[in-house]
Amino acid sequence: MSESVRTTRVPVVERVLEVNDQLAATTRADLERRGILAVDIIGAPGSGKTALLEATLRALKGRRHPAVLVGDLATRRDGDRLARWCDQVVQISTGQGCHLDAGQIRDALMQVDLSEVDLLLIENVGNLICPVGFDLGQAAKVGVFAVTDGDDKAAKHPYLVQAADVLLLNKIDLLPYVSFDGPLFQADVRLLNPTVPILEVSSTTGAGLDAWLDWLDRKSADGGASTPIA
Ligand SMILES: Nc1nc2c(ncn2[C@@H]2O[C@H](COP(=O)(O)OP(=O)(O)OP(=O)(O)O)[C@@H](O)[C@H]2O)c(=O)[nH]1
Ligand SMILES: [Mg+2]
Ligand SMILES: [Zn+2]
Repeated sequence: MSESVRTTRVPVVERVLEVNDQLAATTRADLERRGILAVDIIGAPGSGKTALLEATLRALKGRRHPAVLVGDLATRRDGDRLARWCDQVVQISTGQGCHLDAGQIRDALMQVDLSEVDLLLIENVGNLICPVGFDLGQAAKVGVFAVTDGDDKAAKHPYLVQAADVLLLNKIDLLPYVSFDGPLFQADVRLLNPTVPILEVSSTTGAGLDAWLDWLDRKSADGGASTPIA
């Protein structure tokens, strides 16, 4: 990007991101000190983020101590769905905001008893674009794609693919009914990110979820080494 474009683009945006990054760094330090793995789950509206979390919470019952923060512009519906499986769920209403930011995460964490928690699952607002650029203090970013959204979505959303620590390809139970070129999707991902794991799952049937749960366990055991800020 040329220097002139840079300067016209951004003093205000850069300042917002700077403040955001400082707050996120404080959150990250707090969570790391407490040994809590925090993951930021990013995907398009309807790709199945809440369904994935429902299945995850169900599977982790009695094994881990999760808390969930979930962002939506409006309604408490996802929060209510998740509260059936987890007693520490905070719904964040973003109003017109199309992503979560680090300040909202810090405010929401005031409502969580972190002494009881070893895993923080954050469902970002359904959006493949700007959530990637806002550090929340997570240790890992999880990208969720769905076969029903088309096989071109990784190629069209390169920043998420590059920033993700793991990608989930959800709704594989629907593969017989949709036109989705799996090898093309995989090749597009590999061009952008040669090493990111791609886990094929169905949040509704449970297919492939063991690999995702193993990934969470391994990441927790690693101490949740932080992802660089996108
Ligand atoms: N067949 C099938 N349906 C799924 C799967 N995962 C989610 N769904 C359905 O897809 C729809 C959207 O799922 P949600 O979990 O609400 O999606 P979301 O990404 O949380 O959506 P937003 O929060 O609105 O961005 C629901 O009707 C789910 O039941 C899956 O693996 N297979
Ligand atoms: Mg949701
Ligand atoms: Zn946004």
